[in-house]
Amino acid sequence: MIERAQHLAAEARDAVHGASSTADLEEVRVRYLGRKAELPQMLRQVSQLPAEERGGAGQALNEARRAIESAVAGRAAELEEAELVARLERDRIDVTLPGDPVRELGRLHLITQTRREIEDVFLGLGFDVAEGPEVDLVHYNFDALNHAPGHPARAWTDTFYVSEDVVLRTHTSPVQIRAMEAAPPPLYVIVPGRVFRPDSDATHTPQFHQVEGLAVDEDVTLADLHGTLLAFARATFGDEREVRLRPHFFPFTEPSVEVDVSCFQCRGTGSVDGGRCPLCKGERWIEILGAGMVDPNVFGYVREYGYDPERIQGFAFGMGVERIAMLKHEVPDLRLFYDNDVRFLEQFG
Ligand code: 2NM
Repeated sequence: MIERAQHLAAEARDAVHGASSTADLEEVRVRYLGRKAELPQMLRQVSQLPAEERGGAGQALNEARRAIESAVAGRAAELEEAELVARLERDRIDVTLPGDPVRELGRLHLITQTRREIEDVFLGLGFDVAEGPEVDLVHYNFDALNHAPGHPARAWTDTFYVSEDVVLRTHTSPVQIRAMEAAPPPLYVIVPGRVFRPDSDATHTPQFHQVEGLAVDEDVTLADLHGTLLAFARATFGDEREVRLRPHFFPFTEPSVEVDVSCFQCRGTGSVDGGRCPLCKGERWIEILGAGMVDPNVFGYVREYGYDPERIQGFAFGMGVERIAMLKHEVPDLRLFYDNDVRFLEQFG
């Protein structure tokens, strides 16, 4: 019986090593260790042997069984590893292949393209880009921006209130207050982002996008504002453009201005082919944004962060991304940006 056990163990080891797949190996395991296999049957008969033979036979049979089990386990690990490697090799997919049929690439939304173009101009002028919360405190959205307690923009008809002291930001200016709290002057920053006002008609959507800018330093003047916006207007609408500043009013700037670019359809002449220019309506100028010198009261709210209105000045400006995109690409209706009809979207980029 002992010799037979050793013989079976040797035979099984050869069979195990000859197995070329996990399925194959399982057959070998069943053949030598399965319920009806010879070795297990012999093990069951050990108890019927004469007492003096039981110990030796039991030990030899168990050794043979353990040797086969360990050979099977070792071979199983080898085969599983090899089969995994083979499967990975076979199933390898090149996700960079174009597909069949080849699908047309998508494109960035025109608002995203326009925002990035605006950002690129100001990055080139040395401004950083900052972002901040779309839901903000009334303190940042109005108080710190010099809006008087009864200012009409604060009314619930003009602002989405989340609670008495929390709003959906109506402009990105609150992020500029946060930028000043985060770093002392000099500060050159633009703030692109989504803003919210409860208007809805052909020229207003309750959600739109702004890029605002803020430059704070010693000796910053309205001439610097003019030069900065001239560079922006030329980069965006063409090298021949001029800009003009008209007096206006904003709560957070004094003086405040509205900024026009010379019409890029009639080249500032007011007429095209003998008729009135359809873009500027003969006005020769097109309004593109609002701006001004930051009111000292605004710096008063961030004085402890290094913004002493006696020592520094700043200019600020704000533009609507939708408006810039509409002018530049002759988009006739603001709502086209949000319908997301691909026949509109695919015309750009
Ligand atoms: C505009 C027009 C004029 C503006 C002011 C500020 C701040 F934070 F410095 F006070 N940020 N943006 C500003 C000034 C925005 O948008 C039409």
